[in-house]
Amino acid sequence: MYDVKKIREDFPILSRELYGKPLVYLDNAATSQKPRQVIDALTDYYTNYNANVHRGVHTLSQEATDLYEGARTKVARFINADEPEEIVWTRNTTESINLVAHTWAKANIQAGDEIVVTPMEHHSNLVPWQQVARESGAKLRIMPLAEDAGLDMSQIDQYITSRTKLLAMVHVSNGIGAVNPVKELAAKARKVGAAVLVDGAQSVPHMPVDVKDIDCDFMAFSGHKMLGPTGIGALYVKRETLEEMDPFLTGGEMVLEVWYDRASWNDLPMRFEAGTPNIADAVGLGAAVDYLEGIGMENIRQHEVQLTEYALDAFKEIEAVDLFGPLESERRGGILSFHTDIVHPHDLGTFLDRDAIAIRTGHHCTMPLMRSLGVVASARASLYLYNTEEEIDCLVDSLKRALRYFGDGTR
Ligand code: 7TS
Repeated sequence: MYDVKKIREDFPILSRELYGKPLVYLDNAATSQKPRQVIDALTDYYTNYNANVHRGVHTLSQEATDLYEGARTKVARFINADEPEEIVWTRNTTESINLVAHTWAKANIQAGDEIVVTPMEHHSNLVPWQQVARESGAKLRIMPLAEDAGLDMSQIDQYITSRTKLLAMVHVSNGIGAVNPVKELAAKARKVGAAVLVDGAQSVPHMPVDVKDIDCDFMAFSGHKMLGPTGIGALYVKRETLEEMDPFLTGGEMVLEVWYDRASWNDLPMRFEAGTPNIADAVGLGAAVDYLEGIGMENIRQHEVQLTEYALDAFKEIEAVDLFGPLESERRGGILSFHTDIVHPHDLGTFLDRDAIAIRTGHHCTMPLMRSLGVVASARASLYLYNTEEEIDCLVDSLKRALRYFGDGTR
């Protein structure tokens, strides 16, 4: 049985109080909280193993290397990659996508080619492609939104065509929570010979994700959104694609042999990891993966689906609020993004904060999407494995009071 009370006990920060009230943390799409197991893994690493990796014959360096490479193996298994060498460590999703834009895309995208993205991309999976298009002369094409703010699949074949060189798509939208049919879209891209990149920043932490099943070339995600530390992220690259790619950053670690006038490249994936890496945080991410696997990704997804359905029912009762994104649970992640004419999202966020409820307000780094929805900003509550129905009740209660307060001044 899913024991949310027991899970909460693993997260020290969840026992904090703000303004005399228990913290209700609903900003998980921005970053997740960390369980004791991850915090302890970081302390243990620095207390007992700290050394540089891949270079020492001394025991500490070998132990640090084993922990660091062990974390890579865990992350590879977590998304069902064939081998750990297909995981390149980065700082976050943003850096992972930029790595592809600066290496694979530079070598493979030319004038006349098309890069296709969804209308709900985070700026991290939009701006790099704008730059690639500008520099190469390729065209950036934006798929259309459906009425319910999901992806409009009816016109897909006009977007994914023989000119498509890359399909870059978000799996779960951080702006509105829509889950995109990435497997179906990847199959269409494959048929026309295009490469496929999936932004898994909001899917890998929340549901079982299988890169082989999706059949993508690239999957980008961030450790800090999946119970891991900040400053560590990953890029999955299919082996055959990775082997063709030129390095991104150059210097130490990524070379095999160096002469005054040239150098040869190290094995995969070190070829893409110049300089001393973020060893401790990679180890911390490994501990986060252990924790998530201990609970089970299917169980986490089910918990979030149930909570989301509970929240959707409660939101239906609030007339003054428009909730964005598809309503069916299989097409939605645990992200509740909403708008009301009664109060600006920032004022609402401040009001909720006084009730110790943390939500995010703004454009969520999806400005074009917000514009398409006819708003400049939304209020967003985003859920994770430790959230409860009682916390949704707090959110709804505080929201109703805010609407009364900003609406007619009563409390
Ligand atoms: N892609 C998606 C879908 C995201 O939600 C985010 C971060 C990123 C990329 C970038 O991740 P980073 O770790 O490189 O920053 N999303 C959010 C958010 O919704 N609120 O704060 C960060």
